[in-house]
Amino acid sequence: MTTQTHTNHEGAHGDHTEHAAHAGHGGHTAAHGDRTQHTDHAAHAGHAQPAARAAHAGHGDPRTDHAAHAGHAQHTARAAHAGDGDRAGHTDHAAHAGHGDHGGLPGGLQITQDGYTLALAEPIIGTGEVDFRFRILGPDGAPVTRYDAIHDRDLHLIVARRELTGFWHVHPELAADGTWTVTLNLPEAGAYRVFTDIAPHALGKTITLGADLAVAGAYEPRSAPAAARTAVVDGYEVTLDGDLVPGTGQLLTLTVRKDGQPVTDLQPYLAAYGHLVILRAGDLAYVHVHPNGEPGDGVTAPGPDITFHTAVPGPGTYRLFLDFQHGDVVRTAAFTLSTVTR
Ligand SMILES: [Cu+2]
Repeated sequence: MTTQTHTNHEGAHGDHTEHAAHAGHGGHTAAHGDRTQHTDHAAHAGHAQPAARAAHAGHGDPRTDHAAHAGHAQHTARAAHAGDGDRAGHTDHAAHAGHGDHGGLPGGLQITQDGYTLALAEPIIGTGEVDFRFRILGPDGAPVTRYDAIHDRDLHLIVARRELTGFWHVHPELAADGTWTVTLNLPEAGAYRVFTDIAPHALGKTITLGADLAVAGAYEPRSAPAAARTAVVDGYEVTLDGDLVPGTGQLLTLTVRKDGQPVTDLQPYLAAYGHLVILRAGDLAYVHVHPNGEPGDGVTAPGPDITFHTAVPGPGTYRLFLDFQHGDVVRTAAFTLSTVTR
């Protein structure tokens, strides 16, 4: 059994935000108990810029090819990597920057894509505990009920404040009629964005749909958190090494310490030692990446370092949210980083 506490890391508004937000997630928490099995990393969301996709054909440049795979084939893609001896420790996990076929747009910017539409039951909700409901409508307009799992789940719901000062990653339940439901407990009024990572079975690939969500009430807009390479959450200090360079895949290393000591027994969370969601300030372009190497592959250590090959869809300032699990608790460390040019 795993509990999930997503913690906010913006000193000024403190970690009350996400702690409060998860208080009501009993069903979600229970649902996390069984996620030990490895699944189709290749199917996860995240979308690269065209330059990275172009690199896919050659596999030659280790900087970019991870970012380049349009890994929609799930296990097939993983199998194809087994023989790539020249990149030990690199699996296609890092490949999620590479879903190639939405015309070059980053993920999460569209409410409808490839014929699939994210339909919120209520695009305006209140603060506090709310049963948040939505459906994914298929090309025929009917709710989708068949999905291929992505990292042990048929759907991942990410909720973020537009100012990037809050982040939640939860797993709704699917009813037979195609309605997804999850208890949200957003503590403050404001402008939010929701993202769904899904692979509708009939579509055969992963897409990320995004929709605006308003939480009613008075609120004061805040600036995005200042740039920082260190995040502290629940006594864990996580540092971020590496740069974001538009147009090329880059290696990011996140290092987890607790009480000054490296953490070397991270636990798999949704089949990886870390999940990194990257959102661009200003439009919330969405990238979801997974580490190089996976639990149980014989070469990937369970910390303190978690490495990601990451491609961002252009210049800008990004907020990076790392979910990691230790001591049976999932925590989120968040960083702000602007791109650099080389
Ligand atoms: Cu998820």
